[in-house]
Amino acid sequence: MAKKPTRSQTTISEEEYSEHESSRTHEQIRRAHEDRSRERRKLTKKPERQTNARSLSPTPLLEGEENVGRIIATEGAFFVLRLEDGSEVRAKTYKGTRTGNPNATLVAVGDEVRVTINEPGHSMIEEVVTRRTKLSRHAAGRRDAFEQVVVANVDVLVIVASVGEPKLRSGIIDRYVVAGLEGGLEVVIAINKIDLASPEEMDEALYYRDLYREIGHTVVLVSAEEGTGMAPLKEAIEGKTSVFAGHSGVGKSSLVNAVIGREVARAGILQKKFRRGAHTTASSTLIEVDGMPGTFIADTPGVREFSNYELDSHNLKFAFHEFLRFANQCAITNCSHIHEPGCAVREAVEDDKIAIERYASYEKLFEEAKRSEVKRLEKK
Ligand SMILES: Nc1nc2c(ncn2[C@@H]2O[C@H](COP(=O)(O)OP(=O)(O)OP(=O)(O)O)[C@@H](O)[C@H]2O)c(=O)[nH]1
Ligand SMILES: [Mg+2]
Ligand SMILES: [Zn+2]
Repeated sequence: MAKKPTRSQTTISEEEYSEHESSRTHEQIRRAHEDRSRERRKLTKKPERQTNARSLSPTPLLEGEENVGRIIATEGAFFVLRLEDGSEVRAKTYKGTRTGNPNATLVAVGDEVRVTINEPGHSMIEEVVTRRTKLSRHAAGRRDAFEQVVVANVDVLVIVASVGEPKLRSGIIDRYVVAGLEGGLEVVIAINKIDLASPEEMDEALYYRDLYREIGHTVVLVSAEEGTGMAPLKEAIEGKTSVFAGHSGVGKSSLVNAVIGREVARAGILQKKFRRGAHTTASSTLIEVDGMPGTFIADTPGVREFSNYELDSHNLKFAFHEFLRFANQCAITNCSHIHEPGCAVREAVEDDKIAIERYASYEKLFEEAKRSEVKRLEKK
């Protein structure tokens, strides 16, 4: 084993993702459209809340008509949608926008929506379809259970980490692994900036590569700078929609560019003059990978810490796949692997059969889950 891990994880102070629900300030435009939409809804009598992706059917692109599309980016108060015919429009939400995803971000990149196409600047999002999968986080600065959706309806979460600067930290990787599995995503870990690695950092990268591979996740060592490791990364995301997420400055945008082979995502260098190199990407965007049919990548803004959404202390252990093999030998059924006597998982940690840093992540997330459960109970 190459090295031991940092046990200390910092507290959950996070960078804000930009919230895109500011369209409600545009009162006048909104009211005009609200009236029209209300009329239309009366005629069509659609269900108010729950919707289903399968119910979407193609319609020709006509002004004033409803169409279906996918959110690919945000531009101020507008969302950029790609329609079924491949064209792009900008649209807004309004008070009457319906959603199949209560108590969560109203519109996220990757969402499938019904939209009314009007003259430029006045197209309206009528309905956001229930999300198939998602990468969610706890909304920074909010005490309630609001779910902040980073990106919706993607297949693969590519957790990007780096050696050098920022340092590789397994704590944040584990948070993302849990969030990815919770959201129904396949997990891939990309350790970037391999070109910068000192011999010790390379050992560390290899240690984590082997660790996460043993658990069953795909791990690639890459350098966006030198283009190394691109083949296995491409293989892992080919024909799928993936989201690149991770700590700020690890090279998510650079990797997206390296995969695509041209500058599509804005990477650090451009803004270095203005900011200290970090937090370059301000909002998520969904980019089509040319030359790889059916392949899309969502680049997301980096975070300093990632705070998981609504962890459940009973289910958390299932996201730690390497525990399962030992869990049925625990003395107590439904063992939480935290305090129970005769716990085979804790024994496996002591025997070095489960990595201590993974168990440390579990303990930390378990405590967090317990804390938020207590808070939820107090509210009731
Ligand atoms: N040496 C080296 N530098 C890299 C590599 N990948 C990215 N960088 C540099 O790391 C810095 C950050 O890269 P970005 O691609 O902007 O990182 P990001 O994760 O998108 O950052 P945010 O959008 O702020 O979260 C830039 O200065 C890049 O040039 C790499 O493989 N090797
Ligand atoms: Mg970026
Ligand atoms: Zn146990």
